[in-house]
Amino acid sequence: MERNSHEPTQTKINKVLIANRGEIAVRIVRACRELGIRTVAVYSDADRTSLHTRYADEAVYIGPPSPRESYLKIENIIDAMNKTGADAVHPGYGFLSEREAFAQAVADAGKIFIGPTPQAIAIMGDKQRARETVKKAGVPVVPGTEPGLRDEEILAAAEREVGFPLLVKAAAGGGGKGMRIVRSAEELPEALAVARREAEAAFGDGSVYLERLLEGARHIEFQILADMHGNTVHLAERECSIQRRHQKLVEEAPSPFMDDDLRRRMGEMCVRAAEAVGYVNAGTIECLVDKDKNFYFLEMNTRLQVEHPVTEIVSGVDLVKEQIRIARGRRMGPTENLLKPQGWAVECRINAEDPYNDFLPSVGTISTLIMPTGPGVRVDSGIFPGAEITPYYDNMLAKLICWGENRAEAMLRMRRALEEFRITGIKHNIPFHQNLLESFSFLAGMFDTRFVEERFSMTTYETEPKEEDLETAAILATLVAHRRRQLAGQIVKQSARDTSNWKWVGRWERMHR
Ligand code: MV4
Repeated sequence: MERNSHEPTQTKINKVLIANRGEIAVRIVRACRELGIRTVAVYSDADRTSLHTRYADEAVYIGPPSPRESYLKIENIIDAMNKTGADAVHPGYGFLSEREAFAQAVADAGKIFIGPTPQAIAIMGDKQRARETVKKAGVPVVPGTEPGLRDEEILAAAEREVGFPLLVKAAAGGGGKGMRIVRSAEELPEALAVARREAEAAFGDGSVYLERLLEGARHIEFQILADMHGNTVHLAERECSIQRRHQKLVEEAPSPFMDDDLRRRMGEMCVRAAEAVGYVNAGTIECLVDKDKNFYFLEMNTRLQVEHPVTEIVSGVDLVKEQIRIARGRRMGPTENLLKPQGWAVECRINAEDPYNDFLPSVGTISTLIMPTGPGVRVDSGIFPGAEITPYYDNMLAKLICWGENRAEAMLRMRRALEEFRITGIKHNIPFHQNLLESFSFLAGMFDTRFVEERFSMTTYETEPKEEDLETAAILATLVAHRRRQLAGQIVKQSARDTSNWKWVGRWERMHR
């Protein structure tokens, strides 16, 4: 595809409407404030007193709590822009952020969409079309099926080219939605039929494709920035393997799995994938990396991501400001790929959910709130004492981001910040994060996407490496052997949690000598 499908024209942006709510709406208002741009919030009945509603310069009511009747209603957003004279809209993440029809409606109204073109959103939104497009540009993809095959052809390709086990994926899915594992040829016809029906019901599009299942791979994503002047760069990677049911819980930058050469090669691949659709603005390429460091393009998210702050910290780039700058037709700040992240950043998503009860969502009123501060700590949140947590929207309360000179310092600082955090009135997952930060495997960087669901427990502390890690962690071999001798088989009970960080400090110092 052509690189500059639209002419770079310098456009004034004096007022931005934020078509979102919660912490990300507040985050975007902050960037606008610093740039001297006026802001318009939109709010539903459930958000009359929310932080974003009060923090923006103006606020427009857009309907009932149900997202379908407010935050997802394109006409309501466009009306609010016209009424307030906003010349641009930032969609945040979720809601309308990856809807081609919204980006198009904004353009049709003569306004600026702070994000990619409707065309780029459309191509990347069809996960199979995205695969084909980047593959043609020389980007490695997991072996899978081509578009437009009949069922007999799909079955034949499964045996010949894809192999088992495989995944049936919905073209209109993404983010793990509409995915199912098939372990043998016998199961495939039935699985295909079910997947089609489910995709049709969920997305109004029954197209599905097959991909070989890569088991035990890591989920690593690259931050992309591209301007209208033909510059496309990456700002290195984020490690996102700590997730549960496709909900990320912890992200970090860089990835403990990365090395300079792999970053250079993966980064090049990701820039090429973005260029293949003439991508402009901020985007994220999701990749799988197997234990032998083979990497594959999975999909591209054409929006700002929840976990963008960890990249901001190690790159020194304010991604929201860059998005606005790019949307104005200016050259973006970063001109080179970030080949060397500065220090380390980790983010814990603080959610209103009970980690002791299968992560059951919790609703209610926040009665007390003490947020951590101090050196190396950032909290992005939309909550305050008295805030109501309703069942209408996602249950993320805050993002706690800590940084350090190295991974060890970032992690120990996170332990400190989690201890400072106090939220009462609702259940939250801070105990999950505290438990995770006691896990030997997590602290040693030995984990993949199965970690939380298959190997993590809220009732025991894993202070000793698991047998299967011993092969994969050559770098830790000496340390591991030492620990095994020390702790043979011992599991520390919750009540006996050791709050001293000295053992970890010493261990990391030995490792990095
Ligand atoms: C995969 C995969 C293994 N093999 N594709 C889940 C999110 C969506 N972006 C794609 N996902 C996966 N695709 C192949 N061919 C494993 C996953 C996957 C996963 C990916 C990233 C983070 C967490 C995950 C958890 C389970 C499965």
